[in-house]
Amino acid sequence: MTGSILIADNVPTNRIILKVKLSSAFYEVTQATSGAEALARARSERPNLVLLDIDLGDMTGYAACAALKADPLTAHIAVAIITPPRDQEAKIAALKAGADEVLGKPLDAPTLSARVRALMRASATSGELRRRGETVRALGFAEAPATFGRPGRITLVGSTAEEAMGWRVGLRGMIHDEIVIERREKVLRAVHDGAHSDLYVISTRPGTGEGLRLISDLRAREATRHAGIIVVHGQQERREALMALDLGANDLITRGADPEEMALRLRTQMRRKRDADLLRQILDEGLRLVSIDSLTRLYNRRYALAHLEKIAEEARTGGRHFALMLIDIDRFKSVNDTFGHAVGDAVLAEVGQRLRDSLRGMDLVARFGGEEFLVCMPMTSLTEARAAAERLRVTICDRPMTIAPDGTPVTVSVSIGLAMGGGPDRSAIPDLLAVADQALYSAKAEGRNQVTLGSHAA
Ligand code: GH3
Ligand code: MG
Repeated sequence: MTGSILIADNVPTNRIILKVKLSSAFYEVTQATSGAEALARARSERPNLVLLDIDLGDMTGYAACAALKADPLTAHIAVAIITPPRDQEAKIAALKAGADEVLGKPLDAPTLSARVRALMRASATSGELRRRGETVRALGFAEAPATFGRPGRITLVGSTAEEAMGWRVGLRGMIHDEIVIERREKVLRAVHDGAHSDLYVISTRPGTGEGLRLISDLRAREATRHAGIIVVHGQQERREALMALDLGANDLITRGADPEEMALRLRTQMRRKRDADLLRQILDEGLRLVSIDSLTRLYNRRYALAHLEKIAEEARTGGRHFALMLIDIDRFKSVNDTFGHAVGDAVLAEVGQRLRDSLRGMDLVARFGGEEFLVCMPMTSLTEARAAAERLRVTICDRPMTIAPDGTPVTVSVSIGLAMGGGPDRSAIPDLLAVADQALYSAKAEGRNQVTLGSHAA
């Protein structure tokens, strides 16, 4: 994965050394020689990651970080602050300024590249979500749902019960999310039972690989795929810790670190998790709105066409047949003319409802055009398809709809064009639709309120 990194440091040699270390991994690297330049470049270049020294000449790295995080244009960019060796105060100050990561000097190459990879991955995910969210919003489909006030949930997994208890005591008063302690071997069972958390703090046990396995397991489960994972490791387990980052951990803490550091890192990860959850929610809502017809609550044409391709593909690989029907209301124009457009709308909704009620869950029902519906039934033989089409025809015309304001019953019928796909027939979806359409035309010509099976032109 490539990505862009902005390095800000007022000492030229520091910049050069970092640039050399990072360029070998094919990142695109740009430089800023002051805090002001870093802020300006971050706004104009929108890099994936900004690396800030704590001394930028005109301001501290903390101030620059806080400014980046306060600006909506740059708030989503990952920021790492580079601190002097073993400087706990600097580390806390960096985390308080909102840094996503703190890198203590000296920066050895493996640590730097593992950390940068993890930050890049986080930035790529949030960047992609952000882009899609912006598209959905630009289409005018969804307003951001109100930020939910529910507290988050954090699971602590110590290598011993005492370790996790110690963390909980240390975090008291600094974290307002729900905190639960879980034994390592119980974590996945709890997830399976529906009790999953936003964040997991996991202690690695030297030489066992158990912490690492749990990270992979959590990443593989739907419910915890997007959870934040923070790994607590011993001073000596550096290699294991870096591997944890590559397996998908979001952050690392050295065992015995200041509880305030843990609290700050948890807060950063919780913020990241919630931003991403919110964006995903907007996307889901946007997707629903672009694929559902608002009058009938059925899928729309755009969704149906995409879905048909999937059904055809599955039928090809599985060697099964599927049925395709185009269903058109007969003389619908006269419904509008007699009862008005609003009643026409209600008839459309009722027809959609009746079709849906007479089909299986796996069948697709969509509003394909004005008063035309599409039904696709996977894994269906010709005999079954004929019977289903006949059932659909009858369910529409056998009882009137009482929707006119004066109570006048409205009865409508439909004509159905049926085409079969799959099996030895390799016809593409547009060809099958043309066959169904031709059959529908014949059904209309022969008097309406009937099902006609289409045949491929020889
Ligand atoms: P046929 O039996 O040949 O299908 O006759 P028809 O009257 O149903 O067909 P035609 O294509 O002549 O007219 C379809 C009518 O459907 C015209 C259009 O105004 C109406 N229509 C299309 N979409 C809607 C809608 O969303 N609401 C309402 N109320 N009417 C619609
Ligand atoms: Mg019609």
